[in-house]
Formats: sequence, structure tokens, C-alpha cells
Amino acid sequence: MPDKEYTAQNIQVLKGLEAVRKRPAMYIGDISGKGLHHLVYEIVDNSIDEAMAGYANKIEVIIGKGETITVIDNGRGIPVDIHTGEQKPAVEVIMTVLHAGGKFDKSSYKVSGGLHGVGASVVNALSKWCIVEISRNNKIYKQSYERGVPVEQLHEIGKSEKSGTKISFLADDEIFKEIYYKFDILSNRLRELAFLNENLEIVLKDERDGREETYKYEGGLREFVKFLDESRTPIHQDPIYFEGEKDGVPVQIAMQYHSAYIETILTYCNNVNTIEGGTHLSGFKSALTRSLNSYAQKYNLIKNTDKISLSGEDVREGLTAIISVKVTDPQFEGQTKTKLGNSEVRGAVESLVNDKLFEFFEENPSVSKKVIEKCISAARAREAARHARELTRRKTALESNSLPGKLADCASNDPEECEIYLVEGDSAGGSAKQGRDRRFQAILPLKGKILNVEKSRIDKILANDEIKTIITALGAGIGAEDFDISRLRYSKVIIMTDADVDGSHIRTLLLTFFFRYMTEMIQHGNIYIAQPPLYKLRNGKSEYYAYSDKEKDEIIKTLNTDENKMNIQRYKGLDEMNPDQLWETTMNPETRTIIRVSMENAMEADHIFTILMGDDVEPRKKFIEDNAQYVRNLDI
Ligand code: 28F
Repeated sequence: MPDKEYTAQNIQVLKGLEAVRKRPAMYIGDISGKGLHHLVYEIVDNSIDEAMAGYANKIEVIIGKGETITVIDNGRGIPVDIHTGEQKPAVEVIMTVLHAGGKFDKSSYKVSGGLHGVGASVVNALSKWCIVEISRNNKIYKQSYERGVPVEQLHEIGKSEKSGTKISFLADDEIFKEIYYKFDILSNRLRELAFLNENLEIVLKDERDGREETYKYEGGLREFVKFLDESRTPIHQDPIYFEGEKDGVPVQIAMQYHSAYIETILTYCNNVNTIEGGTHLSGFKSALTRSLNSYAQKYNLIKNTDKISLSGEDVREGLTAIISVKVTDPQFEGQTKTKLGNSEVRGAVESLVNDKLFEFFEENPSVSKKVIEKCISAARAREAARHARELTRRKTALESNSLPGKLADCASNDPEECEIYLVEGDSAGGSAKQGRDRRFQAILPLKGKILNVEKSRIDKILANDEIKTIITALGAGIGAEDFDISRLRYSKVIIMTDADVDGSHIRTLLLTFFFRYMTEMIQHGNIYIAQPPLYKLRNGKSEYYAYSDKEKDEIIKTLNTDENKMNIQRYKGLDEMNPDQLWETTMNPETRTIIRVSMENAMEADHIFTILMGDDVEPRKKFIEDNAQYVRNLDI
């Protein structure tokens, strides 16, 4: 770097970069895979902002060989004129000064996405190298940086009639232990951004294996709803869609009812997936319930024999909806900063839904009639379920030890230290009971298959023995209205199934069940997946366990004996291990590996589940064709 006097600004820049490199997790969440992928989102969000401002309509993301990332947009190009305050080109300020980039002065950008919108300077600071190329004023400008520090002045490298910004970077291996981008993680987020920004074309290219996907949806949120329900049967032809701006808050809503029973409502603020909900969700829910009840009353669709009003659960049964709002100063609250706190948004969403939904129902009586009918039968089923619940509660209240017989409970009563293993099959369940530490480990063996919750309504789910056993054992109830996480009897619920197709089938069923009826357990990180070993390797007297093919090869290499001299056993099921082995490899907190289930995993499982279990054969066939190499005898 050319030696230059250390002006006050340079010192400020170096202080800023140092702060980011010292505590990277404060800026990007963590330095594991999630934080690594967040680097890409930070850069992409700047292109999205340029698109939302109306100047870009195409974004390309390229995963290069060697795990480099390149993001290109066809916007105006980051300004290159000298920034008065800093005596540097605007782009150098944006790339090197923390929280620069106009996102924080509302004038240049109305709303800005990004989890915290920390900006390109953070990505630059955490990159071994970063190169920005700007096409603007019929020229192409370039500047390179290393770990956030400019290694050259901004300079012209050519001519171009086009305009836009291209940023390439290589994450710094001094910060990130593992630098590997997962195509599916990036593609899920980019597809979501394309749904949320209609007509924006987003291309993802992987130069490591040639994979390429393009996302562009003219129908925006309507197509998002159709995608989520791709294997379900809608009860009305097209998604209901409306948008509007109330109190300076742009609101977009797409919704569609399907013949199954689960409700799926995704909410976004400035393209951030507000997993924990917030004021936009509560505004939508209250307006939906009110609108449906007043419409049903007005046209006397609820026979007075029913004598019931429709509850929130009733009007959301079988509903898939997407709510997207844009807020200039978003207040992200909650445990994972994904709950929207802005109070003005509740009213904006409520009034829009009240106006537009009632209007839609008036104009489409055939649709509204089907929707109301579905809500009324949901209300009846809810009554039946409540009745059934009452019975089970009364019954369990009568029986002293109201825990299910199959549960081998632990001695401690402190949920914080207790954990429960949900084990596939009685024989593995037996080994787990013998091998466990009964002070804090409970075991609940499950039969081969639990209920297919995709197709069953809450009253049928509550009638299923396996499900009832799980609900009773966990002790926290079930469903959005009734589930109370403070009553949970264990801090860890560990799913332990065989490593084969049946095992993954049961795991998907359980994950989907928890995701749909005990969502908070996933948000709070109470759900885990046990990792039994895949192989046992015996070399003379010594024994080794391998938990992946990669690990098996590594063990063989370090022992530098060739494969055929070793005795290698591939485990087909948990019941091939005796209690001590099961304890040692999969249950002992000192030696085991358990994976905490995130909301993203659960959403992914839920989406796959609707494809595998849904009504429509087409998506299932496509899914199996796409994933055939992973799946052997899938018995659907
Ligand atoms: C690959 C990543 O970062 N694209 C961007 C722009 C365009 C402008 C801008 C960005 C406003 C004044 C602070 C251009 N012309 N892609 C990107 N495209 N930032 S980032 O302006 C920065 C702020 O300075 C831009 C006129 N106004 C804004």
C-alpha cells in the first residue's frame, strides 16, 4: 500500500476493520458455515437494494473454484466521485468505513434488507482479498483490498456502455475455519429473494461442478405460495393477492387455502425472514379472523345450530400465506432478532386485510363459500379435539402416574439437565434403556412409523397413540394456542433413528410434527438429532468408530494399513450395537455428536415432507428423480 500519512480517517478505518476482525460474530452472527454464507447475503442485499430502488433487474452470484464468491448487478454502479468528508472515492468509503453505504441515511435508500445491513465493509474486512469493479460514466473502475485495506487506488481499467457493480471476494481462512459454500443453502435464499422481489432475475452459478439455477418470478408472492403448496390441492384456483401502503408501510400479501390442515404463514420485513413473527403477523391474524367471522355473519353462513364463532386456528387451517412489509427503521427483536417490533405495522396490515379481503370475498362468492365451509368444519373438529383432550386430561388426571407406560423416565426432575431420546424400534429402545445414564436420560421407544401428519387433522392426530405418548411424555401440550414451552419436561429432545431410509423417514415425520405443532421447541433449539456411527473398524485389538465415509477413510489412512487387513463393519441399524457401544458412541455427552435442529432444517424437512406425502404425484416423482442417488427403497 502506498505509504501515506495516517490521517484521522485512515486511523478510523483501521480501527473499524480491527473491531470487525476481532469480534466477527458480532457482525455476521457466527464464524461457522452460517456466518460464511452471511457474507454472500450482505453483498447480495446491496444489489437487492439497488433493485428495490428500481435501477437493477438482474443479479448474478458465482461460486468460483477455490471457494471464491462473485456478485454482479446491473444497477447504476457504486458512485466513484470523491466523497467530500473523506477525500476518497465514495466506493472506497463504502468498502472500508463501517456502516457507510447510505443504508443508514434514509435519503438514498428507503429500506435496506440484510439481517443487520452491516454492509460491504464488514465482508471486505473478513476477506483475504476483495475486488470491486464498477461500470459507470462509460468507464470501468477497479479497486482491490486485502483484509479490508486498499492495496491500490481506484483506477480505470476500461470502457463500458453498461452500468453496474461487481464484487469478488475470498473469505479469510484466518477467520473462517472451514470455507465451503453449500449450493442448496445459497439457492434457497436466492430463490426466496426472487419470490420477494417480483421480476428480479437472480442467477446462481457453481463453477466447481457446473450447476446453475435461475430464479425469476413475475408473479412474486403468488408464485411463492404456489411453490410452497406445489404438492397440495388448493380449494380455490388462484392465490388471493393484495397490496397497499398504509401509514408509509408498503404491504404485500398472498394467500391460498388447500385441502390439508396445516397452516404455513411466512412473514418478511425488508426481505428478512421474520421467523419469530411480530406485528405484521399479529395484524394479519386478527384481521383475517375478524374478516371471516363478519363475512360469515353477514351472509348467515354459520347456521345457528353451530352456535360457534370461528377461532384464529379455524380460519388458518389449511392456509398458506406470505406477508411482506417494508419498513424504513425496522426494529428486529426476539432471541434471534427475527421478530418485528414496529407497532405501526400492525395497524397498517390490519386495515389493508380488512379492506381488501372482505372486498375479495364479496367479489368471489364461490371461493369464500368454500373457505368458510372449511373453517366451520375446522371449528367442529376443534370442538371434538378439545373434547378428546379434556377426556385424556381427565383420564390422565385420574391415573396417578400419568406418564405413558413405554417411557423409561430419568431420575432427575430438573428439565434443564434432563434429556429424552425418541428411539426407533423396541430393540434399540431396550439397548438405549440399558446403556443410558438414568439420572438425566429418559428413553421413549417409538414403533416403526408415526402418523402422517400432512393429511390428518388435529383431532385425528390427538387420537394417535404414538403422538399422544410423545405429547404426554414431553408435558408441554400441543398446537399454537395450547403449547406451553415452560412445561417442557426435558431441555433436549433427541431423535435417534437408524441411518437407513426408514430411519430418515421417521426423522422427517417427527421433525415435521414438531415444526408444525411444537414450533417453539425448534425456535428454542430443544430438538436434536443423534449421530450413530456408520462403521466400526477393528485393527487387531483396537476398535474405531467412523461417523461418515470421509472419517472411515481418514482412520484407515492414519493407521496406514490397507482396507482389506482391517475388519470393517457397516452398521445397518441401532440394534446392531450393544448397550455399552450405544452409550459410548451415541449417548455419552462426553463422546457423542448430536446436531441441533434449526428452523431452516425444519422448514426444509417440512417442504420435502409435503412433497413426499402430499396429494399431487408429480412433485413427488420429480423429487425422487432429483434425489434418487440418496434414496434406496423409499416406501411412500
Ligand atoms: C455486487 C454488490 O453493492 N451494488 C450497489 C449501488 C448504487 C448506488 C449506491 C450501491 C448512495 C450514495 C451512498 C449509484 N448512483 N452490488 C452493489 N449499487 N450504492 S451498492 O450508492 C451508495 C449510497 O452514496 C448509487 C446513485 N445513487 C446510488
